[in-house]
Amino acid sequence: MIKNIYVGVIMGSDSDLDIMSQAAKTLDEFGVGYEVHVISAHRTPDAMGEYAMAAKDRGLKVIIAGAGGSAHLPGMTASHTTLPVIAVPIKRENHGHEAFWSNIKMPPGIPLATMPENGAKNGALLAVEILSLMDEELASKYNDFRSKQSQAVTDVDAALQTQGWESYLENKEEKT
Ligand code: RP5
Repeated sequence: MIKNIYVGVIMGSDSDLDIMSQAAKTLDEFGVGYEVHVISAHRTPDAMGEYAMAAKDRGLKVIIAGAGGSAHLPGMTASHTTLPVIAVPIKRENHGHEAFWSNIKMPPGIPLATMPENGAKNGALLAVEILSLMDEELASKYNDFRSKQSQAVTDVDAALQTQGWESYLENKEEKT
């Protein structure tokens, strides 16, 4: 079965792929069709503009854009399209918080949904939430995901109450 491609997962460099692949994996879990591209705001500015301007006509509904350093890709992509754009600021150990600050400092008029640093999974989940507005089956899968996640926390608390925190911690450390 050929899936419709609804999400564009783009990043400024293949060095971002280890983080951005988490968005792809999450979209796979929900069965959402996506494409993955390396497009640089600085090194391929024309390609970035062309991609963003064509995205809506090509059928994309959401773009998830990851970049590190000065991280212009998410914001400039948002400037070239009226699709929702989700930013994933890429943070490395030798980086400061410049990508995050760059992404949250958008001027009024050009919205950009900025995730936590390296928050590619949340970026994909937000894309799923947006797509769920027009897809009941996807909405149901997403609700299941949220319910299971809540149940896991409830189960943890029940075990914590039964075992007491010291035994719980010992058991947890033995498992890891
Ligand atoms: C940004 O510069 C990219 O998004 C990447 O996070 C960073 C470094 O790129 P490379 O030098 O690893 O290609 O534009």
